[in-house]
Amino acid sequence: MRTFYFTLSLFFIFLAFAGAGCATGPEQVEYTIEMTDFAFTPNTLELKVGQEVTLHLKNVGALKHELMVGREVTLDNGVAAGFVEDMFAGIEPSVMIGGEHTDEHSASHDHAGGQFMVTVPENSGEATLTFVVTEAMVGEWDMGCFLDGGSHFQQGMTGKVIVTP
Ligand SMILES: [Cu+2]
Repeated sequence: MRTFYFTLSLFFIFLAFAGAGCATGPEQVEYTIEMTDFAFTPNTLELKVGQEVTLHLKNVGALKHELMVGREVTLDNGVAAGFVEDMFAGIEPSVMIGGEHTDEHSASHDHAGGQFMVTVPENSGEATLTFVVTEAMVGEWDMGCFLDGGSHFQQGMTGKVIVTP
């Protein structure tokens, strides 16, 4: 009987440790990026593999803006329209727009060949996106807003995302 209680208590100690392990989870980081006509501020993000990133996008401009992250700009009739490579390829970040969960971002991206993007309404519109940084993201990426026929991008609405292992 004594052995039984000893084993039982070991089991509970194990559970306590396992529980603590789960509670730790991935490192969580939060950043706020302000969108204006025509810039991202800050315009550089440094992320690490394994981090759970929450990005708050605040559009304080008078125009609607979007965020895409990728490499190599695609041209559509000579204007910048998106990226060839998508940093979010293969993952589906969770997106909240104005405090509500939405899938709208995935329905409005045909000009960029299926690239993930988030569009944020003008005049204090807000969007929050959450994702876990993967190995496949290691390297340097560009941020961009390609609205109004690529003119935001051309006017400097760009930035960098640097992902380290
Ligand atoms: Cu824009």
